[in-house]
Amino acid sequence: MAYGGYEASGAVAARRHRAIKILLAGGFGVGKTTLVGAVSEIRPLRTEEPLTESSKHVDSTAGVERKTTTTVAMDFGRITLREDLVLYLFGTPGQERFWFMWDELALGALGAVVLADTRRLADCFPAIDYFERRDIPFIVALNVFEGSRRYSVEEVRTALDLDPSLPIILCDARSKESAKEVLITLIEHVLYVTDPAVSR
Ligand SMILES: Nc1nc2c(ncn2[C@@H]2O[C@H](COP(=O)(O)OP(=O)(O)OP(=O)(O)O)[C@@H](O)[C@H]2O)c(=O)[nH]1
Ligand SMILES: [Mg+2]
Repeated sequence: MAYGGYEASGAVAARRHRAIKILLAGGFGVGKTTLVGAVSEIRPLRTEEPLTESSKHVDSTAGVERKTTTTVAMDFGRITLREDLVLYLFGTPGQERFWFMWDELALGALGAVVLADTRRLADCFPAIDYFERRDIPFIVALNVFEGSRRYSVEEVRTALDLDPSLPIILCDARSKESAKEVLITLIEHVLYVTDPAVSR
């Protein structure tokens, strides 16, 4: 029956087209909104609000002095990795007072990227802790700001007390190619943790 045939092919098409939800977390001002903007193929949804004089006492802009806004709800972007593989990227707000949003954003997430700035490495502890506790696979991406001291991946691994199998990579949140590389590393890691027989 043609009608049935149409339905069947629709179901096959739905199975073939996979949508994956990825979270992007990390401390205040590490470059989450920048990364989503660099990699998204649609104009990213942003929820930026100006940083006020009074909030500057709470949110340290050390190292990102030119930062004038902060994310209050989330960033949202879309990336087609392959014809049949679409990735939805949700950037979480970095400031502690908006962390109540994370549980909603984390629902159904396949994995997460913890973005870190080596000048303020401790700021990514809460994100690491969050994903570890919930068994959500994650990788760490170090957003390299010019002029910041370079640390080796192994120094960062030791400082963050991370397992040797957990990928830590350097990135430039402003570069589309670099951001894509981060996402591909995460997908590979997710495949690896789901089935360690899959080589990286
Ligand atoms: N030099 C340099 N600046 C960057 C880089 N990534 C981000 N920035 C700048 O750093 C500032 C912070 O970036 P955002 O993308 O707003 O950071 P965020 O993590 O979304 O911040 P919150 O949502 O407020 O937590 C902005 O002024 C960016 O232009 C980078 O790789 N190098
Ligand atoms: Mg932001």
